Amino acid sequence: MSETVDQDSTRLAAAALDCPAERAVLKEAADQETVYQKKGDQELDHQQTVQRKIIHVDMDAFFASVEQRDFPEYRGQPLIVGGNPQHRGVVAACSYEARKFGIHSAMSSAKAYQLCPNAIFVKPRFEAYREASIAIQGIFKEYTALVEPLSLDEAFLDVTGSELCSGSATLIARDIKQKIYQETGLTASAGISYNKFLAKIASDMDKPDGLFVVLPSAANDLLESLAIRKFHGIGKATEAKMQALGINCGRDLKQWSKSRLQKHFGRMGVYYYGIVRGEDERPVHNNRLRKSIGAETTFSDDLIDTHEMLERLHKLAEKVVSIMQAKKMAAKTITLKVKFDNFEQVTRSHSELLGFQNLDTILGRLPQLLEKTDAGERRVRLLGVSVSNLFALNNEAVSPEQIRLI
Ligand code: DCP
Ligand code: MG
Repeated sequence: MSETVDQDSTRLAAAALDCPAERAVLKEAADQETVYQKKGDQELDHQQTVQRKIIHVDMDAFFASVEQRDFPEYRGQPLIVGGNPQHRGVVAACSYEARKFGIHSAMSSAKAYQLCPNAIFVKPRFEAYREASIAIQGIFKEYTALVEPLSLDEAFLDVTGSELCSGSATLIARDIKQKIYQETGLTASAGISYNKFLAKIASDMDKPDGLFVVLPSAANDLLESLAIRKFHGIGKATEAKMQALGINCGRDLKQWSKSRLQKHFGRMGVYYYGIVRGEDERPVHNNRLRKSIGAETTFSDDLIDTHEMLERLHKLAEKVVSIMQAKKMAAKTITLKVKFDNFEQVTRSHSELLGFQNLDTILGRLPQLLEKTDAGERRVRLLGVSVSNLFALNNEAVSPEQIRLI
């Protein structure tokens, strides 16, 4: 597979690349240049559909539940999986029995011990969690090819158009939960709605062992009464900033115009404006989609001047952007690759939550990324730019009212 992306004399090779070693590199000019795309075995264009049914599945107290499953003596007990309270450990997960004491993930284990001295503290067994994770991801794939895992214990599924369970997303979710329990002995909570944001909120509404549907007609009331910290994507710092501005729940947030939100929160303000209105067009994209697009150059003479490096990076970024735009894709992460004259290689990345598709965003970041390397002090043999966390741009607006979820 090859793809020509510019008119200059340099031949470009593009290869299906899950393994960089398989990359076809055409050596022609003095500088060797490679433009590559990582992709899976199939394009999934059909996700640009007009009716969506999204399920978000999240395991309950995941690490702690695996421990309680494997060690019956932990069942019914406040159990904490994480670091040692005597040292500077933190809580990775805690059972629902431990949560009654106010314990939660990311709290220091010492604090958790203070809150509940009788709690059982255990070290994580990652192999057991990975095994359970592989099992649940396998189950998801029995229901749809469009599965987007977010972490070991959660995933989005797009079941739009599925004929399983008479096409009911809610019945599919119930079926998935049952299957997870049968095969792993663990409970999961599922949220069902017409977009990712609402499905994620929904899976949290009825935990543990929950099943919660947000119908288009109910979304408005739910979002208006939702506390601001429950909005996925609003972290602690933003929550504090919003509270200082008098925004405590969705209803408060909704009073703000798009431009005013943008003024205070930049591009995220536009995102907040949309989500509080139940608008979220992000597609569910599985890992069979293209993983990254990149271009790199090995120089005939090593570079030492950072201005020259930035010029070369500019050209590489143009190539990457032209492919991205041709594929109607956007990316969330930009990565700079620098190989020094002794072949030591470093990468530096930056991510934008909302993604980008334009050249300026990449060019704006490259100087900072380059500064984070020894370029300028050491001789550089190769430079590369790549974008990853790709997603398809979907401009088709969907009317939530058209969608049947149950
Ligand atoms: N995890 C972690 N460190 C954190 C948060 C989570 O190591 N700060 C791990 C342990 C969790 C797992 O990831 O069991 C899943 O995270 P969740 O946020 O989904 O939390 P739980 O599954 O534990 O609980 P919940 O029932 O609220 O989903
Ligand atoms: Mg979980």
